[in-house]
Amino acid sequence: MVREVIVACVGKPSAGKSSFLNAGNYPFTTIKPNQGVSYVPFDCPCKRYGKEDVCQPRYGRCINGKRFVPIQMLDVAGLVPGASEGQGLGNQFLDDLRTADALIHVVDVSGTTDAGGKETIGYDPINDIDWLTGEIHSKAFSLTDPSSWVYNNLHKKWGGIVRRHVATKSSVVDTLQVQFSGYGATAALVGRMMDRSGIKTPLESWDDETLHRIVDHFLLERFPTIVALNKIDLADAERNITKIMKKYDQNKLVLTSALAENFLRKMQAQGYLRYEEGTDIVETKEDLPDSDLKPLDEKLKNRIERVQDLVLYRYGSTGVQEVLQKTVQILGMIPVYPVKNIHNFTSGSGQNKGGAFKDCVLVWPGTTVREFAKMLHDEIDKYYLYAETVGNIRLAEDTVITEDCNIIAYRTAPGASSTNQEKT
Ligand SMILES: Nc1nc2c(ncn2[C@@H]2O[C@H](COP(=O)(O)OP(=O)(O)OP(=O)(O)O)[C@@H](O)[C@H]2O)c(=O)[nH]1
Ligand SMILES: [Mg+2]
Repeated sequence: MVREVIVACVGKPSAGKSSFLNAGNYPFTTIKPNQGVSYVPFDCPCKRYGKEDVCQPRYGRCINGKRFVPIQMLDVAGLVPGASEGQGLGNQFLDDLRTADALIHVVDVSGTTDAGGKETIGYDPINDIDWLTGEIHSKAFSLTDPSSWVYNNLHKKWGGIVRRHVATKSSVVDTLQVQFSGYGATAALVGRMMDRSGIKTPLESWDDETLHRIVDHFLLERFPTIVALNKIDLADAERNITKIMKKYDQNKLVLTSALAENFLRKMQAQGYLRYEEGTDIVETKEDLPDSDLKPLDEKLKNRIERVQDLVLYRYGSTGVQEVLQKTVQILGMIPVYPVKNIHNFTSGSGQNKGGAFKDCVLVWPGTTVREFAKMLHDEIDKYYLYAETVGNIRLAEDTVITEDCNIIAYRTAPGASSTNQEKT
């Protein structure tokens, strides 16, 4: 529950993974060479409560009621088809994958790079979309490949697993959860996977085909994936997009141009334009003559116009923020705003005073009010009195946090050292 969410960018070489991460990465912070932070936009409650002027995020930022909340991102080394048959890269890929909660599959939709990431023309990106799922399944979960995760842990031991399952009269979920726990499966996840699979036959009668189906459903639950169809600014993209849109679930596809996003942000940082991220709004000195924006020379002006024509006006935005939003959505993460003062939404006394909605924490679906207290601070848990939300409405300890009650103030008993004793 306490664990922070990690999203991994995967895809073949030169698909645009690193560009995509840089684009979502403002201000830039790198934790490890392949690990960084991106910022996901949410509607900040400061807008609803007229507190935009005093909204003061401790991390990330809030612009006109759009709150950018940090999430951990992994840049997974480009995987070349077949390369994972040798050890090296494939194992690194699996290690990275193991820590990820969701995947962003960056696909070069322009067809200008081949399966290995080399320059070409007319390559069909549908190959890449199918390939990645196949790659994860066959390399990580193959029931016949001795180097895969599941082969070692499931297939080989299956006889023993079945005997124990029958002897201990365990539930299917319990038995499978033990087997899948090494891949980060909780009982809830295994429960969802069984519901999704529709498999009702008793575990002791499952054959290889059933096991394959189980693994398929496990993958879908374990690695929710959003596909970023990247490089939409290039010529052949449009044709491929139409084809792909017909074939796959559109809710999991987002059109992106990481290059355009990086360009616009760079131009903004250098003072040439104002760019409202996630939208098609770009303003230059021509639009805002009284501003302190720098004037554009002909070359820059043309480049900006091209980005507008090829990306912003055609598709509505560069798509980079939408990918992050969708990824957080499929995970069901909920932004929670812990405050000390439920009336002015500040974090209480001392030098921290003043700013509203300082903290925003993304929690997993199903997190209760009391569990969140424990996540915030041991002291709040230890000296817990009660929790309340806007309007001094008390929240029971076992209330599951939703977006309707995500501004929470905790009251603690005297004895808690520094924490929430403020009277309201
Ligand atoms: N036209 C265009 N080019 C892009 C876009 N995104 C990335 N690129 C270019 O594609 C090339 C590869 O981008 P990277 O971000 O390095 O790709 P990667 O997936 O990280 O590649 P590896 O690290 O080799 O696996 C670079 O030259 C980028 O500038 C885009 O949206 N449009
Ligand atoms: Mg890269």
